[in-house]
Amino acid sequence: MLDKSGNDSSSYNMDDIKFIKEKSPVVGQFIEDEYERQKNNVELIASENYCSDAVLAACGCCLTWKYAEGYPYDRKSGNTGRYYGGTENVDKLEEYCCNKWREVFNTDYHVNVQPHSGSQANLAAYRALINHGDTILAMSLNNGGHLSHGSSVNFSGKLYNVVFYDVDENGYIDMEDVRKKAKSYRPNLILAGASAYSRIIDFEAFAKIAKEVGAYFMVDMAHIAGLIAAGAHPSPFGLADIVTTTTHKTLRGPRGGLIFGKPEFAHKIDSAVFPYAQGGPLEHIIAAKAISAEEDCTEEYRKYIMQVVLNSKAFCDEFLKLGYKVVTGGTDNHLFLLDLSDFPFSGNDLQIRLDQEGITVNKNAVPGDKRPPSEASGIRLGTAAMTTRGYDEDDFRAVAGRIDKVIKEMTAEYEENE
Ligand code: DSN
Repeated sequence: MLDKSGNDSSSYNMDDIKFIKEKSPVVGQFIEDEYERQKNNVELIASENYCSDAVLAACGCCLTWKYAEGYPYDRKSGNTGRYYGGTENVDKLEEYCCNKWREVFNTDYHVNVQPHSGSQANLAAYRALINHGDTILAMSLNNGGHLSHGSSVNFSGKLYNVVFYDVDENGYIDMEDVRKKAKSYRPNLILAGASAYSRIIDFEAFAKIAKEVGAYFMVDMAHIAGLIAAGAHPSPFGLADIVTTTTHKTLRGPRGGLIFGKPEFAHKIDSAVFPYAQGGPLEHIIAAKAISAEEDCTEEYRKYIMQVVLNSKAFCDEFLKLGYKVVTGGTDNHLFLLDLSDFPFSGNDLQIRLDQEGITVNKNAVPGDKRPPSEASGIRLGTAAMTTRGYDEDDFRAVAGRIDKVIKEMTAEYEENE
């Protein structure tokens, strides 16, 4: 695991890279360069994190050799439901992984651990609940939603009729608008979840509205799943019909997805993942998911998440103290959006300049953004990755100072050139 100065306490990464370099100098060099970048940079991309060495090792283990289309269980016969022989070990692994994830979220929901990503989990979740052409009410990408929540360039916007609810003038989800649009558009599915929203999402209020209009209620908790697991954000379990997530963000696992559903949707969820959306599951990733689920059940992980949230507040407060605008004026979770609408340069310009300074962020649209998404008027800042590397509140205040210095330099340069 990397510490805050970029020292690696395990020999795993270096030995692994050395071995790859011996076999493929070209690819090995790409990996080594990226490892160095990740070690030396301050990583503030809110969706990224550093997983444990055990998770990393499982991603590269012999399970990558195994095909196992199907499921470890067949509801009718009670036997294995795989289409290949030799699955006795991965069957046990996958069942164990499902049980562990139920433990993480303290739920009796059905769980499918096969989705390769969050987008594929969402593809399967929609398939399980609604038909093509049905209406989804969701948060738009511009306001902090996700590409797979109905963006016109994504499968979700092409296969479904998507209506978006708004945020209010302060950037908070406008629950009155959710109710109004739910009543007038009568969606088949209401979706809560975001990739750039810094406030608590009121799942109870969403569930109530869904019930009022007879819609299914789905939550994509990808960003805040770790906070939910640790009790730092209200849980959607018991309220939502289906809950999807990725495993690599605040959950600190391998790249991948999960789908949870009320028991009555178990069969529909499973057949929407395989054979509808995917073929063979990635059993090496399922092993890594199981290890991260074990890690996420520990007290150490709970403390880590509490520190992520404390760090986010301290980081955000420092920007507010320095006079910056933050969407919604603060944060309740692991991220926030710095609003650069009043600056002469875009989020993209700042992202590029911060890259040169060894600080990694991503440009992000802010509500009502006048710039195109490729430029954007904000940057998204998250604390999950650097908290894994041991950063505390003072470290994040210092990073805010570094970013402030860069912004001031850029502003002066733009003024000089006018
Ligand atoms: N693209 C991811 C993010 O950065 O939030 C979500 O999938």
